[in-house]
This record gives sequence, C-alpha cells and structure tokens, in this order.
Amino acid sequence: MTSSKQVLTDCTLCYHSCGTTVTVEDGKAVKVEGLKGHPINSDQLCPKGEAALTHVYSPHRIKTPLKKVDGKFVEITWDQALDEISAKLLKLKEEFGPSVLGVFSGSIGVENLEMAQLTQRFKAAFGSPNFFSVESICYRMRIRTRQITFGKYPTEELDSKLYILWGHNPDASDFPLKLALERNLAKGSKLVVIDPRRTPMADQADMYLKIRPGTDGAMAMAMLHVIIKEDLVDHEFVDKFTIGFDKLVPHVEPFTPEWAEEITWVPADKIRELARLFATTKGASIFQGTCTQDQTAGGTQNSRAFSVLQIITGNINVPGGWVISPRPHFGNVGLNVEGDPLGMDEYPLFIEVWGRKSPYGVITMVPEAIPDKLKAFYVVGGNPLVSMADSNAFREAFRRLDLLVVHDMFMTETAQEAHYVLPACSHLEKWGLAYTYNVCHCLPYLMLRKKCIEPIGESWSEWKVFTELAKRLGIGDKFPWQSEEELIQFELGPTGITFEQMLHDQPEGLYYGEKKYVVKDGMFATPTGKIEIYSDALAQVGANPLPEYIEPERSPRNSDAKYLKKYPLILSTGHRNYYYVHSQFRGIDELKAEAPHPVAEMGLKTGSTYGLASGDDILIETNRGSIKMKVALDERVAEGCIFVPHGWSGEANANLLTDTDCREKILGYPDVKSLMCSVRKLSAAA
Ligand SMILES: Nc1nc2c(c(=O)[nH]1)N[C@H]1C(S)=C(S)[C@@H](COP(=O)(O)OP(=O)(O)OC[C@H]3O[C@@H](n4cnc5c(=O)[nH]c(N)nc54)[C@H](O)[C@@H]3O)O[C@H]1N2
Ligand SMILES: Nc1nc2c(c(=O)[nH]1)N[C@H]1C(S)=C(S)[C@@H](COP(=O)(O)OP(=O)(O)OC[C@H]3O[C@@H](n4cnc5c(=O)[nH]c(N)nc54)[C@H](O)[C@@H]3O)O[C@H]1N2
Ligand code: SF4
Ligand SMILES: [Mo]
Repeated sequence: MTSSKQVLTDCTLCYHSCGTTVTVEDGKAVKVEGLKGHPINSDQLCPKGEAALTHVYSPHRIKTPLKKVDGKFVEITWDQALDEISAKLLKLKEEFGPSVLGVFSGSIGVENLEMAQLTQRFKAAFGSPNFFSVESICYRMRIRTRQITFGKYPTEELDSKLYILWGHNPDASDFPLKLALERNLAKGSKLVVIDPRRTPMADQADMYLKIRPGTDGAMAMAMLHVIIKEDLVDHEFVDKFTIGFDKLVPHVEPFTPEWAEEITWVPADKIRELARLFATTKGASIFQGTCTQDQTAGGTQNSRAFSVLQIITGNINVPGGWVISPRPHFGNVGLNVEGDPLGMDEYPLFIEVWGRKSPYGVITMVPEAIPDKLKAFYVVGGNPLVSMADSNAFREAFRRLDLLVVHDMFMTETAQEAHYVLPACSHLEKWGLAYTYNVCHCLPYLMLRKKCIEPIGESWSEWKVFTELAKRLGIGDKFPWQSEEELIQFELGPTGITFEQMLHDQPEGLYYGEKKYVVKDGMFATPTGKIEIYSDALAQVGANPLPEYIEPERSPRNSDAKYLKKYPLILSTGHRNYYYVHSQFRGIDELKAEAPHPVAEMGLKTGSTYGLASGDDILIETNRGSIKMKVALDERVAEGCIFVPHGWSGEANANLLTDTDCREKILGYPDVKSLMCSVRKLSAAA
C-alpha cells in the first residue's frame, strides 16, 4: 500500500517564503502546490515554486563530497573531506591566526536563519571576524540608513494607498507585493513607477517616470524641495518627533525640479506633480527597490532622502506608510561579533553604529584581501564568483587561496574553483524556520520548514556539516545541538513558541506580535530619541548629515570625452528575471523554455544607432571585461542605456563587466546600476 502525506512547509526557493503543500508518497515528494489561505502567496506559486521538484530531484545534484586532484574532481567520503578541511584550517590558524578564514553565505541565507547564522557561528567559534554575505551588495543599505535615521527599521506596508515603485519591479521580483498590488489597485490605491525601463506595472500606473539610472537622489532632493517650498509638510509630526528639519529647509533650497530635470531626464512638472501627490496622501509608501539603491553610487544618501520624504509627510507608522513592526527575538545562533571584519576602517558605518555591531564584513574588499588577510574561504549557499561584482577579480583572488570550500547542491562556477565541494540538502531535506517580516499588516510571519524527504545522495544540512567540522577543530562545544529540531527549538526559545506547537498546532504558520500604529516619544532608539533628519552618525564618518545627490562616478556627466568615446552607453545590471533566482535554475527545462537566452535591453533609437536589431548577438565591454548576450530593442527602455541581467554564467556573466573598485563611498557597496560600457554587433539574429 502507498503511504501518502501532505506537508505544509515554505517554498524557500527565494526569500519570499511562500507557503506550500508538499505531497509525499512512499518517501518521495510528488507534488507541490500553493498553501491555501497563506498570507504571503494566497495559495498561488510562481513558476519557480511550481518547478521545485524538478530542482530538488535534478540529475545535476552533487551527491557526494568532492576533492580537486590535479585539476579534476574526485569523489571522497565525508570523513576524508572533513578531516582534510579541518587539518588545513588548523594549520592556517596556527601559522597566521584565525582571521585568515572568511565565510560567505548567499541570498537564500539572508532569510534562512539556520544557514546564515550557523555560518556566522562557525567563523566566530573558529575565532575569525570575517563573515560576508550578500548583505553588502543587497538590502542592508536601506536597513542601515533607516536605522541611523529612526533608530529602528520601519518597512513598507504591503497594503498601501499610494505605491511608489522606486526602482522595483514586483512583476519579476516580488510575488507577494505583486499580489498585494493587484488587490489594492482594484480597490482604488494609486501607483507610481520610477524606472528607466517602462515595466509592465507602469502600464497600470497613475504616473510613470523614466529616470536616468543612478540619479534617483536628485529626484528625491527635488521632491523634498517642492514639499518644503509649497509647505506640504506634516508639521505636527515633524515638530514632535524629529530633529534637524530647520537645517533641511535651507539645505534643499537649490534643488529645484528644473535642476533635477537636467540630471534625471524626468520633466520638472512631473516631479512637482509627484511631490504633491505623495505629500497629500496619508498612507503613501516609497517601495524602494530591494537592491537598486544599494548598488548605486549615491545609494546611502538616496535611501536617506527616501526616509526624509516619508518623515516630513508624516507617513511613518500610519496604515499604508512605513511601519515599525514587532521583531521576534530569536536565540542567538550567530554568536556575538568579536574583532573587526574587513571594511571596519574604510566603511565603519556598515559595521557599527552607536556601539552596536552587525556581523558583516564588506564583500567588495574580499578580492584585495586575498591572500594577505584571507587565506581560506568557505562558501555556503552562494555563488559569489558569478553574483558578486567583478567576477574577474573574484576568480583571480579565489585562485590565490590556500583553501576554498563550497557547500552547495550544484556545481556552480564558484564550486568549480574550490578545493572541496560538499553536497547540500535542499529545503525539503532538512528542518528550518521560515521568517518573513514584510507580510500583510507589517507583522512577521513564522513557519516551520519541515523535512519532507530524506537527503538526496549523501547531501548534508548546514547544521550537520558545521557540527562535524567543529568537532574536528576542537570547537565542538559551540555546536551543542544534537539535532536540527533541537537547534530550531533553541532559535525559537525567547519567542515562547515551541517546535511542537509549530509542527502540530500551527503547521500553516503564525503571525508574531501585534500590529500597532502608535508614534510616541522615546520609541526611536537614536541617541537623541528623535527621528534624525540631521544625522550625526553620518557626520561622524565624514558624510553629509543631510541627504544629498551624488552623481555616479562613471556617468556621461562625470566622464571626460575620451572615456565617453570609449564607453558611450550607460550600463545598469541585474534587473530580475521572473523565471530565475540569480544564478539558479538555469538547468530546469520548464523555466529555461520561458527565458532561454541572456538578453540585454536597449532603447529602439539607441539600438539602431549601433545598427542592431532585436535578437542580434552583441558584445558588451567595460574597463573590466566583456560579455556576449542577445539584444532586445524596446521603446519602453530609456535611450542611451543598456540593461544587462545578472546570474548567467560563462561569457554572459554580467559581473565580468562590473568593478569592485567602483563603490558607494559610505557603505562600500559596488555600483552595478550606473556604469559605462560600449556595445558591438557580433552576428545578426538567426
Ligand atoms: N525572480 C526573481 N526574484 C527575485 C530575485 C531573483 O533573482 N529572481 N532576487 C531577489 C533578490 S535577492 C533581490 S535583492 C530582489 C531585487 O529586487 P529589486 O532590486 O527591486 O529588482 P527588480 O525588481 O528587478 O527591480 C529593479 C528595477 O530597477 C530598475 N532600475 C535599474 N537601475 C535603476 C536606477 O538607477 N534607478 C531606478 N529608479 N530604477 C532602476 C530596473 O529597470 C528594474 O526594473 O529581488 C528578489 N526577487
Ligand atoms: N551585477 C549584479 N550582480 C548582482 C545583483 C545585481 O542586481 N546585479 N544582485 C545581487 C543580489 S541583490 C544578491 S542577493 C546576490 C545573490 O547572490 P548569491 O546568493 O550568491 O546567488 P545565487 O545564485 O542565488 O546562489 C545561491 C546558491 O545557493 C545554492 N543553494 C540553494 N539552496 C541551498 C541550500 O539549502 N544549502 C546550500 N548550502 N546551498 C544552497 C544554490 O544552488 C546556489 O548556487 O547577487 C547579487 N549580484
Ligand atoms: S516567489 Fe516563487 S520562488 Fe519565491 S518563495 Fe514564492 S513561490 Fe517560491
Ligand atoms: Mo538580493
């Protein structure tokens, strides 16, 4: 007789953590569906989520530990792999000290508590401060700037009256927001899209603004100017809860919409119209692209300007605005940070604010730190050689390492450079805790990620690998949990919720905390106890304490004639593709059929100046390298620019074009949204 069960668990294929129902028959997962009534995905799955089982049961999964011998991988046992890796690590530690170990956890690790935090714990137990993650290319810039402004981290509420999609394309990248937008636009909410590409969402928008890449800060400054000049400010809110408004008023004086038009290509009257619409809507929210500003030359200041826009219009802790939601306190798996990771001297605000330290080092500084400061690198659930800016620099640096270990399900380009590759469990093969904080009502949503099937081949979970490695390194006491279930109970500990409760009583998940829209004195954990429009934290690192516009280092306005002649086009990389997550899922036929080729997008006129037609093969070149892609010409795309998707490997890898030296000055993020390049036709469309 067939044994069959249905397991409610989260999708985990990207950080949105949609709810799924997995049918398991005789130990094999046979079906995945959207979990009915789930608050994030309302029983639907995106095509990637639907293809989960093809991914999990892929014939390309790595099944055993591998060691590189004479340039080729050979299968070895776990014992051999762990013995050799730990022996090498101990030797390096003895000779050079523990900080020569760097660890990296990828984007699925950011919301994947166990993966990111066990990786962090591992380096701390070993004695190194050098933990890296995608946080220094993605998302934390917004967290940091909001923290220094509010002392807390307010987020966009999913149900809003006015959505400003500012460099964010939920059609491709944000399934839950896309569903929320459908729901709320039908009820009369307004939509504005600010994007150099007229995205599909823009067709439904009340306003669409085609902006020059990298210039969002100028537009935000002009909006501040209009709101202040026309006195559309929420004075009651500003007077009660903020400091620095008096300094902001003279500061924004020069930044007229006409000034911004020249920089941004957005007509001045449109900027005025948007400023008025925004300031007169209570419950308006800037939906800041998840990584767009982070990867822009003036990203920190742009993010600050967005915060100040929300503040002076009183759109903080009101329904539909930015809301400070309750945060669950989990057991401290990650261990506290000791010592300073790479970047402390150069970008201190990324690492520390008001004596509070975050665990991350600055990833753009990794290539230059190898081999002097870093000699061993351990990658979990990431593909930095393709996903981090400047793949050439990363490849060369990785080749200088004494030890590179990669724990992954697939043989990625990063894994190909490794000395050891360790087979990883998929999300269906291990226990975990799914945690999303930007769900409906701005409340966090927790769900137990259930182990549905036994590990494929000899793949191991992160808990198991780190625990076994720690034993061999003499730091076994730092990994005391006897099972994954015990680890999760430890994580849950301070919340008062139990593993058993989540497994048996609320397998569909649960909201954490209570929704509150109050604003009161003392709730802002800044040194002044107020929302800081004027930021001393920025002044202390030599940055402008008030928001300002910073022109991209490489741009038509900032380049001399010679450079412009060589690289005449504005290059923006990494707009999302609905069918892929970064470098993942290229091996899944049903997804590949939807997006078979890497395709760069260009405006119609610009394309024809280069003699191009849609479907042509082109060569794109920057100061760092060149790649080959197909081109699509489209009138929806801003002229004078080219938009290149990231995540493709080999000769279509966008990060062969990006430059680890071209960084945002305050937090050290790579600028990959506004560079300069040239384009040349290779062959005509077939
Ligand atoms: N399908 C899919 N979904 C994903 C991911 C994925 O790989 N695949 N990745 C996930 C991750 S880790 C992240 S960080 C998020 C990323 O999410 P986002 O950063 O929001 O990325 P996109 O949704 O592609 O939207 C970015 C938009 O910004 C526009 N843009 C480019 N340069 C500029 C500029 O200078 N200014 C403005 N205003 N717009 C600009 C692009 O044209 C694009 O439409 O997506 C997440 N979701
Ligand atoms: N040029 C350019 N580059 C970009 C961006 C851009 O916009 N432009 N966006 C950046 C952003 S925002 C991000 S977040 C990064 C993402 O960077 P990464 O996280 O490095 O990218 P992924 O390709 O998603 O790599 C994830 C890897 O984890 C593996 N994996 C999946 N599940 C598991 C698991 O359970 N355990 C283990 N051990 N491994 C697993 C996958 O097989 C895959 O190889 O890319 C960045 N790169
Ligand atoms: S958006 Fe798609 S891939 Fe991401 S969690 Fe939801 S179903 Fe999975
Ligand atoms: Mo990201």
